[in-house]
Amino acid sequence: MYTVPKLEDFSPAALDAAAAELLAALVAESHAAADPRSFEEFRNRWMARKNGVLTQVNDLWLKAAPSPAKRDVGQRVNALKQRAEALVAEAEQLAATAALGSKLKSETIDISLPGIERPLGVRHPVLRTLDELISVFVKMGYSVAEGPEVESDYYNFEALNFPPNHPARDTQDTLFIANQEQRAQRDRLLLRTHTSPVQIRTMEKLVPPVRVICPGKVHRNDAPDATHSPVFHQLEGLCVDTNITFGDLKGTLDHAMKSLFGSAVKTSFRPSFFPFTEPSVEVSISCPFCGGKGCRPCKQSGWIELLGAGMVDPNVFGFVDYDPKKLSGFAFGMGVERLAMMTYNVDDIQQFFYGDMRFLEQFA
Ligand code: FA5
Repeated sequence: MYTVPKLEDFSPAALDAAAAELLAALVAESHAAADPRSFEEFRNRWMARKNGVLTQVNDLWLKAAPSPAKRDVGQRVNALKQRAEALVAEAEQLAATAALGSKLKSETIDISLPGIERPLGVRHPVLRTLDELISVFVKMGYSVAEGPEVESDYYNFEALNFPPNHPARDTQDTLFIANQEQRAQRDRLLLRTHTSPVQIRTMEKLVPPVRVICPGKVHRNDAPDATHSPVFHQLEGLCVDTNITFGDLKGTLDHAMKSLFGSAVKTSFRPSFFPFTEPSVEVSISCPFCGGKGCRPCKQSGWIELLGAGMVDPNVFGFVDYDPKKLSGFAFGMGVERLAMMTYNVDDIQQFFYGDMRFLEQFA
């Protein structure tokens, strides 16, 4: 290994020979410093302030030179220093590249390893039921409309002919957004209790004839039990045109129920009350489990109540500038979870919301 010689002869020729010998050693050692560790050693050996080769050159050549030779020696030592710095920088780059190369080599991918198997998801049974319902009505020429889940009192109640403080509001136990006392009652926000407000929003936008269904999530302050959930889904339907009759409502719902539960299913319409329909009905189907003989799901009655419906109340047309003398229509609203319970024979509505894979996997 190169060691810095003491100089006796300071003639230019002797200085050139000494410098050439040092440079040859420097170049050779820089080439050998091919990885980060040997580079560190190389740099320290040549550049360290304390006893590095260049420091020794300073002491043994420059400081020891007689005055007349100092200029010559100084020039050569400076040139050597610059060359040494450049070679160190070059060696540093090479060592870093080599380190990256060996890291990449150790990280190569083993394509013979088995892949990670990700289980495929399927539609949730409630959404599957909703999709089936939508496709039944789309085939009958209905289009799909949507509205906001956070709704104003006006759309959820007032324009649907629920006057302020009317007891019919109590049938839909409402969750209100807090701190809105400053607002007029019709502007106060709430979580929509049904999808019927989308009827109003649709009629505000469309010129009749109208045939829409409005699927969506609704919220009520209902205590959870086997048939009630505080969050559930509804499918609303609205048909408005000239000469729409109660017969059209019956035919449409009868066809929809037969499409869902099979052609043997019968529908029954019993009088009921909703502020926004007149007359109003509750619609039941003959129990698809026992064919109407009586069983546990139908509580031995042979019938299962499924949805609310009726002819659009003329007062509702008043809120959207439709002329009740020329137009008539029907509307209906059904609970999607209740229909999914019927379709998949599920006896507790809560099962749909627990997220229990043992339950959900049965629909895969
Ligand atoms: C309504 O919400 C009316 N908007 C329906 C309607 C639309 C009538 C258009 C006339 C014309 P009701 O409150 O009965 O009606 O609710 C409709 C359906 O939602 C019920 O038949 C039931 O299937 C379902 N439902 C109601 N409350 C819950 C609940 N807490 N959990 C699950 N399903 C519910």
